[in-house]
Formats: sequence, C-alpha cells, structure tokens
Amino acid sequence: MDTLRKMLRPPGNGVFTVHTAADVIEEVQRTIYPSTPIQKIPQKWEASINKLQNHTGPILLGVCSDSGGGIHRGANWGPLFVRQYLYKHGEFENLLDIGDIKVIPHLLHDKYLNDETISECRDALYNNKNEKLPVSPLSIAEKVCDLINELPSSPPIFSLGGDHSVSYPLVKSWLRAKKKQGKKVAILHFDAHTDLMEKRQGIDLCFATWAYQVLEDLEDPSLMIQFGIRSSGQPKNHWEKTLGIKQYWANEISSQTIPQISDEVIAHLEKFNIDEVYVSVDIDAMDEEFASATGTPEKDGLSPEMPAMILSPILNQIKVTGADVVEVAPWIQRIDENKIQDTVGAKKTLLTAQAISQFLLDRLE
Ligand SMILES: [Mn+2]
Repeated sequence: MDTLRKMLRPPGNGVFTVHTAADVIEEVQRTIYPSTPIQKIPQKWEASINKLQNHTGPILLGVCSDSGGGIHRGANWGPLFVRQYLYKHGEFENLLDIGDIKVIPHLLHDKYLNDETISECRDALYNNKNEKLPVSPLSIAEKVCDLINELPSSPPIFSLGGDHSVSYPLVKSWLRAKKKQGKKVAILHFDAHTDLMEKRQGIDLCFATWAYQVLEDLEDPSLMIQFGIRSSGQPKNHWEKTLGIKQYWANEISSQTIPQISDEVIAHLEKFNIDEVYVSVDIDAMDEEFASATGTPEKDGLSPEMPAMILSPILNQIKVTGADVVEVAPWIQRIDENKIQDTVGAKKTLLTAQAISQFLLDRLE
C-alpha cells in the first residue's frame, strides 16, 4: 500500500496546480470526506488507501494526463470535473476513490526517456533519485493497476482519463491480470475513431494507437468490438479485413438496430466463451451536440443513451470487470458559469460523461 500511495495524490489533485480550480477540488474532496477539516483530508485519503486490501466494490482512479493526445488538449481536467458531476448527481455505496496518479504533464511513457531525465523526475515525484518507480503517466498508471489487480480481492477499476492513450496501460494491466486468472476476455470500445494506427508520427503509444497496441494480447482480434466509428481514413471493411476486429459504425446504430446489435455481440462473445469484458468509452463516440468538450468532437454520433442501451443486455450475460471514460476536456477556465460563458459545451459533455460513468460504476463487479 505504501508503494501505491507514493504514486498517487488525493482525488482531484492529479493536475499539479496551486490555485487553478481550487474551489472545485475542495468541493469534490468535501463530498468524498464529509465532516473532515480541509487540512486533514490528505491524511484521511492516505488512510483510505489501506481499505484496498479488503475492498470488493469498484475502485475509482483518475489519470490526469493528456500528453498522448494530439488535436485539442485539456483532458487532463477530465477526472476532476467528471468527479464533480458524479458526486453531485450520483449515489455510490461501495465505491473507493483512491485518487489520481501523479502526473508530470510533459511526459508520456518511461520508454521514451533517458536515464538522466528519469532520475530527475524520480527526485521530483518521490524525493529520491534512486526510487525504483516509474515517472511517466502511462507507466505509473500501469504500475498502479498492476498492484491493485494483484490483490486477492482483485476489485474492478474504473478510470477517468485523460486522453485515450491512458487506456493502453489500464487495458494492458487488466488483460495481464485476467490471463493469470484464466479468464477469457473481450474489449468493448466506444469511439468516433478506430484508434487502430500502429504508430502516429513515429510514436507507438498515443490516443490514436492504443487499441492497435493491445490487440496482440487478445485471443482473437474480433474480441475488440468497436461502436460509434465515423471518422476514419479507411472504410469499415479495411479494418475488419486487415486486422480482423469487429465494428459497428455510428450510421449502423439506431434505436431500431440496437437490440439486434446487442444480440449479435452476445452470440459472438459466447462463441468464444468470454467470461468478462472491459469497456472503454471515448466521449467523442457521442455526437458533438452532447460531447463537444473533447479533443476531437465529431458530428453524426451516438446519443448519450445509446452505449447503455447496447451494453445493458450484454452485461446481463457477461461481467464487466474494468472500464474507463476518457477524452472529457472541459477547459476549466470557461466552466465557471457565473463568470464565463460555457462556449465549449462543457456542461453538456460532463452530463454525458456522468451518465455513462454512473452506468458503468453500477455494473462493475
Ligand atoms: Mn479514442
């Protein structure tokens, strides 16, 4: 637990800042730790990490990193603001919010760093140049998830991103844990984009490549099932033929076709005797009308209810044991409704993110 604590900060403190959004951070922390004096909150949070040992309900983890994005940034604020909406509108009986991973916003993954940089960053994060812990957001996220997934209770992790690159460590760790447990697994991925590039400008770990980079760990590539795709350089049959994955593009998804789509997915998962699924939701799967505060808003997308409509019948048959909601970029300087207009549609986007997050948290087991 001490190792975990070293890599984490209290919920809402994932973006390294002194004044920015201090009021929202305080609001979120006061909700999580009611009747705790504000200066006692760090200790309260530290103590709460010990509960992980015996916790079986979902774990909430924030990954405030957007250095794997590439168009509009700002998803580093997703974990704080989605939490604000979640705790304001939702009820969570058995949720353990373990906080946010430590993020140095200029870094992505340790494999891109030289030894000197790693030791400087170890000094900054852990006050020890020789600390044998990772320093980049994706590397820390993977280590944190590994430590949780290795617990005997193996509680389900629900993560808030961050740009979509953060799903790479989250899913990699989940896949590794499930392999050890002998579980057969699949990934259900909601997104406007396929995220199936092998590399983007020479970088193999980023928002556009994470889905490709986890394919090798699946028993069959068709166990990556994507929903809501509509912005791709290649047509659907290119992805299905070259990579063998399964896709439902946004124009195939409507309230009429959803029951059939869910049935098809269930039949496919049953054919492979799948025990558990991971659900990754890029908020841009939803139409830009409902999710404009994101890195790459796209029109002609899903309505906010559709992911839950598709997932409900599937999750009645097959357990969901890991999930994330990513790419919520609420551009906080514009979100204070009393002072500045919400020109990016942050409020609507946050309501969309809150609804799907709540749905997934209710289903995780
Ligand atoms: Mn994505």
